[in-house]
Amino acid sequence: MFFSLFVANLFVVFGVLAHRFKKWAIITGLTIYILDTVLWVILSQWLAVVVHVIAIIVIFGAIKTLKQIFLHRSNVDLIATSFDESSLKHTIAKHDRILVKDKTFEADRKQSMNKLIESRLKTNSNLKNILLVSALNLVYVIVFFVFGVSNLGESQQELQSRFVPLNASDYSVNQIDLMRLVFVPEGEFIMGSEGLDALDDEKPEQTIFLDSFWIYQTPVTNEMFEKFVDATGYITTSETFGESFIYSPDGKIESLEGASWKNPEGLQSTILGYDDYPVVHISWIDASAYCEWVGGRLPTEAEWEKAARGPYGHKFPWGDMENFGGKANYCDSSCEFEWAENNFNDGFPKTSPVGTYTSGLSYYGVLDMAGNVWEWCSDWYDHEYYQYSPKENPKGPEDGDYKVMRGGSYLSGSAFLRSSLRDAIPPYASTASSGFRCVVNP
Ligand SMILES: [Ca+2]
Ligand SMILES: [Ca+2]
Repeated sequence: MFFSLFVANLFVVFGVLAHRFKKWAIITGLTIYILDTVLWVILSQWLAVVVHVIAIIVIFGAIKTLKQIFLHRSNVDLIATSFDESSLKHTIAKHDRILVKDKTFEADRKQSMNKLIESRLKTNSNLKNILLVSALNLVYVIVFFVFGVSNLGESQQELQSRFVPLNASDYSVNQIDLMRLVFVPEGEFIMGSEGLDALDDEKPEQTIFLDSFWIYQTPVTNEMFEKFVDATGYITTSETFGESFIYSPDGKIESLEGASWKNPEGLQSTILGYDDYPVVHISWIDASAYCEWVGGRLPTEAEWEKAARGPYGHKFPWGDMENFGGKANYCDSSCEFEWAENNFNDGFPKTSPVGTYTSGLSYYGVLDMAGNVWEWCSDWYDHEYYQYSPKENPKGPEDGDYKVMRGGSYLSGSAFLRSSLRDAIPPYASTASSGFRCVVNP
């Protein structure tokens, strides 16, 4: 939609330029439009908007046009305007010098009148064009500001319409925990980021090939994990340690005695009524055990990132929009932490039922990739891994001290929700926001 509006704009601009301005204006205008597009695609949408506004002013010679209108008004009584000959005659009779399009005509009444009428008609049609283009551009800029879209013509709706409703062949169901599985076809995708907000460990941005895989549509829920525990008698690391980690509102991480997947806020708390919420206080060891139980494994870091952002390097599961409202559960105005973002209330101060934010659907139809709970990946973490990682099916370094976590949580500010952002904690550690999903062949 935005791209087509942009092209439409360009045509109208040409229409106006063709009989109005000089070569330099066309060259300047085009250069700015190209710069605008480049910024739009690779850098910041805000910069693009600023450049676009400058382009509007330069291309349409807004200042020049206003000046002309003003001069017309002061020299030729335009209150009488219109093309009413008698009023023009009257006007001309009152002025010895008439300024039309920057040219001064001696007041040879009859001759000037004809020229004036001719020129007024032309100015009027130019004005109409300029108003039309300005209106189009205004719409363009407003839509840009409201939706913050920089997908080069790929709106949220268009992104989703390719996948919703999903084809039956793109879905399957795991028969052990009944989780819905989403298919991610083999092929290349853009991994990592070199954007202005990218951290060092996300660099370099590179093209990675992955074999196809099936991934859970949402994180594993309390209900599912309970079935696993009932079936296997599994005891999680936090239960073994008798504690797990939570964040205090001032951002400090601290141990909470008795906290575990079934007592998320300490021994007095329960998960009763929270069946479809993501299970938390899960260590990498616990998550791996669960995925093994369902016949699968944790996703690799590369698989997780591809499932989250799609093949084209989008910043977030839903595209590049920085407007989070209703697309993810993050640290919003209902969140009690210092870094809460108070411009939106997503309705959940802590975790939310999995799949709540359907408009946060990813390219491949995966949910909850941004926010809600951090998700374990199978890889060990290495800050410099991308500098030597294989270009096909990377599986992480041979060993390390930390395992990768992805996607941010209900505790994260929006900056932590980017799909290429990497985090890591020790494999035996668990927190109030550590959850997971599996990769399983159906
Ligand atoms: Ca929230
Ligand atoms: Ca998540």
